[in-house]
Amino acid sequence: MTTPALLPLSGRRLPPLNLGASAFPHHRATLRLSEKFILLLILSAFITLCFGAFFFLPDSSKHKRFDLGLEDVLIPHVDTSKGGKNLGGFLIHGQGHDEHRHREEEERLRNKIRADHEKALEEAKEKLKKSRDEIQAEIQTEKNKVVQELKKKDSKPLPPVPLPNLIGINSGEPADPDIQEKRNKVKEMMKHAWDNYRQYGWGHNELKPIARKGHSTNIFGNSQMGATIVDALDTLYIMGLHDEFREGQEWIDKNLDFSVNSEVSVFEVNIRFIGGLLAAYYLSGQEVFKIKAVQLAGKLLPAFNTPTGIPWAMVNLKSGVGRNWGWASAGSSILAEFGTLHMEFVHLSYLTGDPVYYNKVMHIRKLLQKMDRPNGLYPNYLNPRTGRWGQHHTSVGGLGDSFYEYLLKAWLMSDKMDTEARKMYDDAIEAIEKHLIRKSNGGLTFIGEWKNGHLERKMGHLTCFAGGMFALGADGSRDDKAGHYLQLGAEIAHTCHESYDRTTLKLGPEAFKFDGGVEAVAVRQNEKYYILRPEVIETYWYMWRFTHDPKYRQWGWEATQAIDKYCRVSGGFSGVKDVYSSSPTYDDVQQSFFLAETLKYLYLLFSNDDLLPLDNWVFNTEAHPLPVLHLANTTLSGNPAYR
Ligand code: DMJ
Repeated sequence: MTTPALLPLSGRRLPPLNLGASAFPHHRATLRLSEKFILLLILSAFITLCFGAFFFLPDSSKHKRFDLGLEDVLIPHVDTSKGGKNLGGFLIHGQGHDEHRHREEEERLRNKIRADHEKALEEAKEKLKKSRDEIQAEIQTEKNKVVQELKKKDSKPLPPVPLPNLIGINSGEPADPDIQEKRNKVKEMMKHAWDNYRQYGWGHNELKPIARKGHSTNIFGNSQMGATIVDALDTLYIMGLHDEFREGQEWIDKNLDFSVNSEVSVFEVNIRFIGGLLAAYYLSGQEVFKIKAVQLAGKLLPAFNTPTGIPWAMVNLKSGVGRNWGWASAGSSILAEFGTLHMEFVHLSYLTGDPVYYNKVMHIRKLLQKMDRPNGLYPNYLNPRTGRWGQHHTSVGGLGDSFYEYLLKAWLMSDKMDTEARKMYDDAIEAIEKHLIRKSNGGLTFIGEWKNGHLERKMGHLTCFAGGMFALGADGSRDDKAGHYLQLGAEIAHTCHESYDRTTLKLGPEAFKFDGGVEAVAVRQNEKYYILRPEVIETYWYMWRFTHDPKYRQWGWEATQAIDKYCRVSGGFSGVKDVYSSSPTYDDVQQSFFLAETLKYLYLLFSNDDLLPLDNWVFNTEAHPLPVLHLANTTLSGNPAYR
């Protein structure tokens, strides 16, 4: 059976092997030790250099003084009466009486250099007498000083911008007592997830609810960045859990630090951290979230330093060095990763007035627009060095999904001004419908995966988000096919519901097939798990908003009950390894997206539509609501749609 460490972790992508620092427990200690030697090495190199300079000092009796430009600067003396020339405030000396003074001056200089060297040697000797721990403590103190300095510099207030219309952040109370009760149940589940994380995993990225301790994966690098806190903030806010929200804010204010030697996923950090911080800022108006989002975005920018401007999948937050996942085809970056930055980056430019973020994502778009697409489909892999596609695999699930989502949402978020994005979305969806969407023998509509000219009749849990996307994009669709796309959304919602309904636990598997008499059922053992993912519930919620068909609330309630029954443990919520087994085992991970997305979509499903109305808010792929920007009066370079 697949171990939890190898499960697809989150993100719409394949699981990277866990080669992060956690796989090498001695890594950090080794680094610290080597820092000591690097320090000593630098020190001795410096001393050698200075001694070298000292012995090679020119003999002043044979050379004129201006051989050492530095000395002229050292003697800003103006004495034109002795035949010297005053050039721009510094004196070029003549001969005779002055030469004696020059020799004295040089002697003084030599003595000073000698004294400095002796002092440096003494200090080095002192250092060597110190214990390893003392040296480490000194290095740490120096580091802390630098971090504090950087913090002071980075925390400057940003220029104020007019806030967009923030409608519907405190509403949504349903009148129907039955729906009210369901909504309260979801809120109680959020409390349970948060309180246990608070108690056992605070500051860690995620929680192990059975072991009752912190958990992390390599997408977050090797530091404790409190991913669950940042991801959960806006859900806490809309549920009215204000004390918990404040606790989270305080932790972020005091502890969330991005000056860490840690290699993170650009995509995951963008959707969870930047998206989460921006949403928390818009909902609460607290500056700290905006400042942190901008600091973090600055750390991601070096990832774009590739020959094509297509960012690396990972970047080291400290060094800015980027690279791609080892498992990706031919060193490629992933479509769903570099194609899922647009919403957050446009907001960053809006809030800072700095077009750098906007330009980065528009550059990606322009590059993609120019490329040939096999059958009109976007392959999942693109090499950031050559600008060429990798393997011709296309997916609306893992590796591809949120790229399409962000084309549509870029258009919606721009108040429908960004027609270029809408056109790219329409073109892509037409090709997907033609090549990837089929009906099974039993009449279920599914979205398969395209692999080198062949359709794999398998659909992932991740792909189920597409039902909601089709419904969201129905209005404004090409040739006015709104009815068609709403219907397509309903069919996908139905298929995904079937994938839940055909299991023992009434929870959906990671992937299910439509082949050889199998319909919406997982076949391989390593595809039978459920890790608290949101996509099916996300689609129920969009379908509910657009149709108000009560079956979507009913299906959402079925899922709520199943999660509460089979995933709830006393220390939080856990994923399960086999949804077809009546005695499931746990994977012991409470994913941060469970609080950010799954519980938020359920809460919205049992709320009135005036909570975060879709005319005013667009949800990023991690369910963080960002306001629609009426950019007509805002100047951003690049796209005429924004001018
Ligand atoms: C979330 O992190 C986001 O929804 C992402 O786009 C895809 N996968 C996970 C949840 O399954």
